[in-house]
Amino acid sequence: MRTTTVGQIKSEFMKEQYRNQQSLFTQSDLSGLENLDYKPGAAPYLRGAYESMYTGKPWTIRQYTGFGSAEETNRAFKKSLSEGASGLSVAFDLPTHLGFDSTDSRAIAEVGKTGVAIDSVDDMKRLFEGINLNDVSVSMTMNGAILPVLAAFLVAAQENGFNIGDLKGTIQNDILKEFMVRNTWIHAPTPSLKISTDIIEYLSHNAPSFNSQSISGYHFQEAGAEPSLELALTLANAKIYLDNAQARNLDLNTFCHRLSFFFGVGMNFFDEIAKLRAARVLWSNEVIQRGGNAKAARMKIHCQTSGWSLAEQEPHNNLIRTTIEAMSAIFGGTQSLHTNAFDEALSIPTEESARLALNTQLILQEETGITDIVDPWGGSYFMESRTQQIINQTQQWLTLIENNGGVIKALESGWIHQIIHQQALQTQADIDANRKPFIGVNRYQSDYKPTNIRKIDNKAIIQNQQKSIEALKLKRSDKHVTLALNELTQAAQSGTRNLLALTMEAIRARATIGECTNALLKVWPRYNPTVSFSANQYGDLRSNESEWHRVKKKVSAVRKHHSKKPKILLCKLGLDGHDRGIKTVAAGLSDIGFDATLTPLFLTPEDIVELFLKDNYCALGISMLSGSHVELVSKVANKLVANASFTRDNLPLFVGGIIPHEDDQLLKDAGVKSIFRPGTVIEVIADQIVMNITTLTNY
Ligand code: SCA
Ligand code: 5AD
Repeated sequence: MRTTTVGQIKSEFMKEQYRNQQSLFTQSDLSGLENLDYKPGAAPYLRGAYESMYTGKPWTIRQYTGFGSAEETNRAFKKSLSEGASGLSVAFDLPTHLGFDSTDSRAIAEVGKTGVAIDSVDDMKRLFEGINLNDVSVSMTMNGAILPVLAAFLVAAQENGFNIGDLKGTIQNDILKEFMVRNTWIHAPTPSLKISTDIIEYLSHNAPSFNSQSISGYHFQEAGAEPSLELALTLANAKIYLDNAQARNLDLNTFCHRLSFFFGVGMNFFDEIAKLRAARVLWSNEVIQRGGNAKAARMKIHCQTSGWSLAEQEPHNNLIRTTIEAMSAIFGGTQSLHTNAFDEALSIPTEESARLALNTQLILQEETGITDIVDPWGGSYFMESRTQQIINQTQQWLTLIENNGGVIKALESGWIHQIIHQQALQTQADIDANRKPFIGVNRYQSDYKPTNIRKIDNKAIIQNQQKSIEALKLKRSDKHVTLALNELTQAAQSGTRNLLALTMEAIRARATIGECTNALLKVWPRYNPTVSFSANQYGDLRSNESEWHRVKKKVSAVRKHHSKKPKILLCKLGLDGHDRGIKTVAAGLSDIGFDATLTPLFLTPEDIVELFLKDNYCALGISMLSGSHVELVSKVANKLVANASFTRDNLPLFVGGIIPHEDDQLLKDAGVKSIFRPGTVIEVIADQIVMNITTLTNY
C-alpha cells in the first residue's frame, strides 16, 4: 500500500481559498454536473433533505446551553424555550464528560464551569423538571461518559412518566472524532467503538425516534480543518460506524435514518453552503450503495457557527460574523442550528449574549423571507459547480485516507492529527501575517473591551453536588448498586451483552456517573495517548516577516548564551482537551527557536509541577479554556514556589487561552508573568517569554 506523508500532500490541498480563483460562472460551468435533475427531498438530496424544506417546517433553533447546577440550567432551558427556541441542547461540564463525579478531587476546579454538572439520575430529573419531553427534542453532546449519562437521561424520563419509545432527541455518540480532535474520550478506541454500537443497537430497538448519533465535522473545523477535509473525515468516520453496526447484523433501513450529522459553519460563505449540499450527496450515495433505501440515505444536519472565526477583540463584531455563518447553514439546508454568542472568546454566554444569539435565528427565520424558498441557490452556475468541486475534493481526501490505511490506521499513526494541525497552522500563519483578513484582530484594531462576562463561582455548586450525592447514597440499597455495577464490569469483560441496558439498571439503582465509569475502567483503563505538533511549517509561512526575524534573533541570542535552545514545557491543565491553540503555540515557539515539549492531556497541577522540575525548563506555558484558570494555575504556582527555588517574582509561568481581563491580577499575584489571549501572534508570545526569562530569572 502506498502511504502519503503529510509533507507530500500537494499544497493546493492544504491551502484555503480565501478568494475564489474564478470570478465569473456561466452555463458552461454546469455541463457534466450529475445531480441537478433531482428535487429536494429525493435522493441524493443535493437540494435538501425534505421536499418542502422550511416551508413545511423551519429548522430547529437549538442553542447549546449548560452551566452550573441542573436547576440553573433548567431555568436557562425554560428561558430559551420561552424566548423562541424550538429544541434543547445540553452542554455538560468537563467532569461529567470524563466520568468523574463532582466530588472527585480531579473534578473540583471544573465542576459546572463550561457546562452543567450531572452526577446521577436525580440531577438529570432536575435538569428536565417541568419540560415536556414528548414535545421538545433534546440533544446531548456526550461521547466519553455516554453510557451513564444517556442511561440517566432515559431513566429520568421513564421515572417522570415518559415512554422512552416516544422520546425525540439526539445523542452525539461520535467517539472517533474525540480521538482525532475533541479529546473527551475515556477508554481506548476499540472498547469505545463497542459502546457506540451498543447505543445504536439499543436506541434503534427501544427509542426509534431518537437519533443515535450526531456524526461530527464541526470539531474538525474548530481544530483547523478546511471544509472538504472536515467533510471527508466526517464521512470516513460515519462509514466505520455503518460497518460496525452492519457487522452486528443491524438492519441498515432500521437504524441508518437515525444517524444524523453535525457540521461547523465558518466565514467561507459560499463553500459552507456548498459543503452541506455536497455532504448530502456523498452520504446518500454511500448508503444507497450499501443497499439502503431513500429514507436511510437522507442526511439530516445540525450546524453550529464557528468558534474559531470569532475574536476576543471587539467582540460585538462576532454578532455580524455569526449572522453571516447562520445564513450559510440555512442556505445549505440545515435541520437544526446553534448560533454562537458574541462573547464566545471570553466566556460562556451571559443572559444578554445568549438572547442575542437566539434572536439572530429568530430574525432570519421570521423577518427575512429566507424560509419561503426551497434551496434558493439551486441552479446557480457558481453554487452548483462549487458543490461538485467540494464533492470531488472530499472524494480525493477520502482516497488519501484510504491510502493511509483507512481512518483507524491513519488515526493510530498520527496522520489525521497531523493533517488537521497543519491546516490549522496554515490558517493561523495567514491570520498572523495579515494575509487572511480578521477585522479588529489583524486590521482596523481598537481597544474596546466588553464589561459584562459570565463567571461561574463553583463553590456553592460543588457543595450542592456533594449534598445531592450523599442524599442519593443514603436512600439507595448499596447491595443492589454493587450487584448492578459488578454486572456491568462482567459484561464489559465478556463483551456479549448490551452495555446501555445494564448501565440503565445501575443508574436506576442510584449508582452515580462516576461509579458506572469506574465499573468499566476496571476492564478498560483510561486511555492516554501522547500529543504532538509539527515543526517547521508555521515558521516557513512566516519567514518573510521582519518581526518574526527580529524575535527569532532574540531567541537565538539566548541559545548562543547557553549553548542550547531554551527549553519550554507547554501543557493543558485539568480536564480540558481543546488543544488546537497549544499545538499551534508549540509549533510556533519551536520554529522561532525554542526547544518545546508538549505534555499529554488531562494532567493535574501535581503532574505538571513534577514534569517541569524533572528537566531543565526555562519556562512553563499553560493553555486554559475551561474557566478554571485561577484555581488550577494558582495551584501550580503555589507548588512550584513551595517545592523549588522559585519565588512569585521569578516564576517563569505563562498562561494563554480564554481568560477574562478581571482575572489578570489574580493570576499575576500568583506569579504568572504574561497572559496571552486568542489572537496573540507567536512572536509576541516568544518575545515576552524571552524578556521575562532573561530579565527575571537570569536564564
Ligand atoms: C422536518 N420534518 C419534516 C420537514 N422538516 N417533515 C416534512 N417536511 C419537512 N419540511 C420532520 C422530520 O422528518 C422529523 O420527524 C421532525 O420533523 C423533526 O425535524 P428534524 O429535521 O429531524 O429536526 P430535529 O428534530 O431538530 O433534528 C435535527 C437533527 C438532530 C436530525 C439534526 O440530530 C439534532 O437535533 N441534532 C442536534 C445536535 C446538537 O445539538 N449538537 C450540539 C453539539 P421524524 O423524526 O419523525 O422524521 S454542540 C458541540 O458538540 C460543540 C461544543 C462542544 O462541546 O464541543
Ligand atoms: N454554553 C453555551 N455555549 C457553549 N459552547 C461551549 N460550551 C458552552 C456552554 N456551556 C459553545 C461555544 C464553543 C463551542 C464548542 O460551543 O460556542 O466554541
